Amino acid sequence: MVAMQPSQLATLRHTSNLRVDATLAALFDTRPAVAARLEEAMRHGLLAGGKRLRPLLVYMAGHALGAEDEALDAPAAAIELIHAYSLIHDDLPAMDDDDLRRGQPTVHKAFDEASAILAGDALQALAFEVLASTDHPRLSNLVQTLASASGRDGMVAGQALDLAAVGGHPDVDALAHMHAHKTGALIVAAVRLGGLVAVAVDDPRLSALTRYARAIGLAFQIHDDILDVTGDTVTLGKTSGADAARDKPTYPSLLGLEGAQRKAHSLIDEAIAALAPLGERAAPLADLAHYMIERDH
Ligand code: GRG
Repeated sequence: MVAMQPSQLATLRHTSNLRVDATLAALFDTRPAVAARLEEAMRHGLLAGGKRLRPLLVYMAGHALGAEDEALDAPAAAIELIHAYSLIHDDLPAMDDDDLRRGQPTVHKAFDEASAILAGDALQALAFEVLASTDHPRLSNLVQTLASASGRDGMVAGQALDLAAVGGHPDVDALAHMHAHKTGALIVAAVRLGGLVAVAVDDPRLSALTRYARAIGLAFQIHDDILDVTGDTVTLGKTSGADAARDKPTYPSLLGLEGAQRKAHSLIDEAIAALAPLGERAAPLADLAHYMIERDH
């Protein structure tokens, strides 16, 4: 597969961010607010920064299988809405208790805890409203993909496993299992949503995309753990965000820094190998896989 120029990846990211930010802003700008404080808390958690990685995966996976941007806008917005809700709730005192997110006060700090809980709840519901408002022929597959990745079989289950692991001593397999749910499930869902816009649920190219996404999802998390060790906490936008500081197991704590870096690189190789059945159209996904473990925040 021929690699893209770095500037091409930057252009794709820019276009994807513009599209998803326009879709998200329109959700608020095109209809009057019912509850002003809730509205402000939702906007704060959703619109103030963020890499918009999951929408980019929706667009790239969709493009790799021939989908058009217009059909990808709703799934891209929906996955970012779920992600934003999860971060707002993850930052709450009952969870990770963080004061800063993306270099700004977390929603419960900028507003209050009740507003943060409600903003997360409303963003989650809005995700399904946005997705369900499309008339895609595989709409039920799309909704099911987002729901199962978000809830008791996916992200929320992963968060529960993570909370249960505090102070414990899980091994690498248990850590991978937790991350596959907590962060991996939404990354897999992003790629599958993009793919499902273009092809049927039993298309083998969707299975190839899923293998790709599982590998980059874990690599993303390992790199996040590595950044907690090597990165500047201000760059990370957290106050005391390092999991290790909270007695949570991490890849560097279990494998050592170099072991964690080796593991992340081998997962990226695995992800790129999984793209083989998709041919040249998957080149941007291969480049994004590299970015996953090269990003500095
Ligand atoms: C509270 C139900 C519930 C779930 C929370 C995903 C999650 C589950 C918590 C996030 C905790 C965390 C900081 C994990 C590290 C990896 C990660 C998901 C980072 C945040 O995602 P990015 O880097 O964030 O894509 P931006 O700000 O760029 O959108």
